[in-house]
Amino acid sequence: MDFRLSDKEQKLWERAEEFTREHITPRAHILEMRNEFPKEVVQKAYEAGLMNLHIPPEAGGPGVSLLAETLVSEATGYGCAGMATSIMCNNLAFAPLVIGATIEQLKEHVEPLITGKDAKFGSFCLTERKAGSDVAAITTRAERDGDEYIINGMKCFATSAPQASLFTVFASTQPELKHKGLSVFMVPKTKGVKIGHIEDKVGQKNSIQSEVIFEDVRVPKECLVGKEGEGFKIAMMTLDKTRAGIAAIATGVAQRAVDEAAKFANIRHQFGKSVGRFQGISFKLADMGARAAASRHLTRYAAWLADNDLPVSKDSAFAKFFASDSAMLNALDAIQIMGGYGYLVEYPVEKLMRDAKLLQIYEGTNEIQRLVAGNTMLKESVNLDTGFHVKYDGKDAPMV
Ligand code: COS
Repeated sequence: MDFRLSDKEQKLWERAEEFTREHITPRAHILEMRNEFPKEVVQKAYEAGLMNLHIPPEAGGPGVSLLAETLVSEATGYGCAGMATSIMCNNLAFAPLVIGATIEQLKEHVEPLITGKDAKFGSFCLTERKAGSDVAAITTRAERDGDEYIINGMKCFATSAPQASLFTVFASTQPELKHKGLSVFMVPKTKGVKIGHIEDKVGQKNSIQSEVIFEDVRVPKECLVGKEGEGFKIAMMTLDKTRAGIAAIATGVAQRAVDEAAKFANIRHQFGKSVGRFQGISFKLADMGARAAASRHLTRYAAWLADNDLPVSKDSAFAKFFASDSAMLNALDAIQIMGGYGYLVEYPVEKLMRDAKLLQIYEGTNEIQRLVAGNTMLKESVNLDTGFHVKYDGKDAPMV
């Protein structure tokens, strides 16, 4: 087993780290005050080749591994989770298309967005006001009308929607079939697509979420991705992969909290020595460092499983909830270690706490992640031989 990155991955990691130091970290706080999409930084990330990494070469992209993609998410997340989310928004928006669309569809709809001079954006439109964790409850409707579909409904919390020129829309083609009636469509910004309320969030203010309203939107039947009824499965397969990306951003946040707290603990002197010399602080730092390291390993392992077409649902859920919970715990510990300074807006750690909170919620709450992991573990346990045979009522216990 070799934990080192390949030369290509190492170079990408270094490029993303350098980009973060130069363009993200110095601007993260100032730009978040504006509560706007960080257009200039994202454009620079596009020019630096840090966006659209998963699009296959046949459709004009670099087609790098998910593992390589997580390196960019971690490095940029270290500087600012909100900007990392803005830079990575196309990963989520285009992942269902990479999974379910044909190369011809990708060439027609995605290639023009990733090969021009300016960065262009897609927006993943799954969540609705009454359908968050319960994806099968989606009410957005797509009805076939000759060679077209007519789409009606409203999505919310759609990342980068105001900036987007392509929307990946999950809609029901047969509502009576519940999750089996869901389908996914590529919807260009066209007549009837409207941006609704833009949310004002507590953290990750360098990423924008809004409502998207679809009013009698007509798209050619060729905008259907995969077959009718495959939407739920494509959504689950997408989230299996993209949750590793969220875990990577969370790892960046968790590591940043460690680094800021350790730096501070060295410099800050009380009772005649640096506060880091007190075990109350150094033990905290050790726990924080272990959480960040474990988050990184879980994340990269989940990405490696996905890259090798191995079952990944459980491990991407592990990575997502562990890394985002770690980001939150580390941010809180960093504030505590820095005391009054940690609570000041001019120091970087209060922002880590605000940003980390969202990592525990979006792309599937951490409760959903535990549900996915727990259910998979129960299924796996059916054929598990631990060597210990339970007696139930004097007999061998029945296998479930
Ligand atoms: N890959 C492929 N297929 C999958 C899958 C996966 N990871 N997970 C489930 N499926 C399939 C199942 O095999 C099942 O197929 P059949 O109907 O053919 O038997 C179907 O999907 C339904 O699966 P399940 O019964 O497990 O669905 P549930 O409704 O019980 O649970 C959860 C699904 C809750 C896990 C799912 O809805 C989910 O992940 N929700 C969170 C969504 C989310 O992340 N929302 C945030 C918005 S993203 S920004």
